[in-house]
Amino acid sequence: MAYFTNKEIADLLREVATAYTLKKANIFQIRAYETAADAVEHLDQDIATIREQGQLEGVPGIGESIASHLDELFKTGNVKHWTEIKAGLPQQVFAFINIPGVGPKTALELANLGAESLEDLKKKLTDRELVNKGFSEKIAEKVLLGIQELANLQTERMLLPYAYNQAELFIEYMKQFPEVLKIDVLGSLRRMVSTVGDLDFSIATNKPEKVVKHISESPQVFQVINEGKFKVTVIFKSGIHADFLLVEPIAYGSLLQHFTGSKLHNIHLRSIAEEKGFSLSEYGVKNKKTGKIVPTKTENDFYKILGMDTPPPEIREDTGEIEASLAHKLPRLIEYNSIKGDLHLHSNFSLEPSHGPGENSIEEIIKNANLLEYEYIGIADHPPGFTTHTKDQIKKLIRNRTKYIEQLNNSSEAKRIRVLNLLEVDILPDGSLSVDDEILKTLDFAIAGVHSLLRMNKSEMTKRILKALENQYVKVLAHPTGRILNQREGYEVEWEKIFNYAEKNQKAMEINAYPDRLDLSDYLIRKAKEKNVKLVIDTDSHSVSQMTNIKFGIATARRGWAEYEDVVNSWSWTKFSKWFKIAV
Ligand code: DGT
Ligand code: CA
Ligand code: CA
Repeated sequence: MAYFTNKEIADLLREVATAYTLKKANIFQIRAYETAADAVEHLDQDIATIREQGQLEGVPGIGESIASHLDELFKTGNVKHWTEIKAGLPQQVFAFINIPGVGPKTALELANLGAESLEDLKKKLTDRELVNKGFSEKIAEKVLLGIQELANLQTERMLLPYAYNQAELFIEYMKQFPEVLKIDVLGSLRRMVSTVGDLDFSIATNKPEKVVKHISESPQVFQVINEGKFKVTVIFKSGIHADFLLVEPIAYGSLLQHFTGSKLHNIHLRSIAEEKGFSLSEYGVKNKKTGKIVPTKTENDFYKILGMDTPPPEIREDTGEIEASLAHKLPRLIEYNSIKGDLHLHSNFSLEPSHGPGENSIEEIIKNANLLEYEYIGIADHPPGFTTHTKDQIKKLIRNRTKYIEQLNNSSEAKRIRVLNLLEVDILPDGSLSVDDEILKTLDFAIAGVHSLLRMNKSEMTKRILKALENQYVKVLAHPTGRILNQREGYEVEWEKIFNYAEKNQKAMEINAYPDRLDLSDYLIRKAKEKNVKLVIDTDSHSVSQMTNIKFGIATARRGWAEYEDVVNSWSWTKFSKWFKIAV
């Protein structure tokens, strides 16, 4: 068995697309690989897990033949067919193709002229060696600029909260300008994907020239790299790329729809439109009989012409939302203001925790929770380390905190908010917990998570987690997959087994909203929901300023089609406490 990340697979698929192009294959073959590469890169779940569930073919954008090649790749580490297609092409071609503005043909020409690597290419272009060998001087200049741009390009996709905050800052700046009638963020950020490639903005205006000038003068903008009357591309000082699309107010809805994507959603939508005698673009809906384009002011108008309800942006991934919109059966997704309590909060209470104490006192957390209009919160500190403390010491420390929380609950100040006495305990390699039952039974309940020895074989990891969930005091599985975005994929688990167990035994799966976690992923949320597993959305905050991250957890839940009934901490205290069997 070989192991590949989504990014590695996307790169491999792009290499095949490039090779096909150079060998003048059929355009549909090339497109199939490009689409598959895009699809894999934008997946919010690792492809290895999807494959293990036998659902590669269910991924929109991956067809039967590519699915079988991917299967071979995972089994053998290699795909014979791909090797054959790439045979005879110098490897550096696949590096050159990443240079903005360089296509497959130019990449091959550069390799054939003797450029051996990006570094070498830069050198040979700068000292004119390639031009002297007959390479176009004009293109050489462009390639050099492209190499520069590639170096500036962020190699990693941004975490959602980072992209979100950068976009908010910019929108605030733009909104002060009177010619900006409307501004929205589009693309993956509007869909609230866990990682974002570049920012896309739409602006409604009657004075595009003025707005373009205002964009280029923004203190956030480092460089304008492309400027047209209705489209501008810039690089922010943070290195982020941003596209701006400008339009008159009358066609704003069409633009919004088009550039929100996803690409796969739009492709499917176009085929529906075709059947109904329409064609779609950012300018509106064109009636093919009359040839007339109807611009739409709002997105609702746009979808309405097609006989559809407007799917929330978070689910526009062509995973069933189009069918649901047509049938007027869209899910009623959990709302952004519906969370009634955050259960995974770390305080600075002197518990001598084994790792990661919080920065704020429980009182400060309560104060902030009041601002967020919560009805209840969970203080889920890590327990004292069991290797550094005796059992009696641990007992005493936890008893102190329990008493303290009891006092708070009885005091008038905390009256509005119920403070739950929780702990985030470690699931040890053998599935036992880092804290004894004797202590756990003094809590309202425990949140359990894997924090060590993450690389374990799949069935061992499944057993480990199941054993932890069997503990009657454990009611929530924290950050279930252990993934850290841009750093590590989650561990491998037989989710089917975990979800079945959770559903039967009233255990909730956490959607941890910590920026680099967003764990469960949207994909697994949907799987959990299908099995009627309950979810809780938590921030895992280590400081009160992080508590507003809850919206990214909600966004991920929405991407997983979660509704009110699925999310236990969107329920009122009465219903919530009943489900968790908390004594009131
Ligand atoms: P990202 O930026 O990689 O996180 O993902 P998106 O979805 O923001 O993709 P982006 O920025 O390339 O394009 C924004 C949206 O525009 C995309 O979701 C679909 C839509 N769109 C409209 N026309 C095109 C097109 O010709 N190509 C692509 N790739 N997207 C298009
Ligand atoms: Ca984008
Ligand atoms: Ca873009």
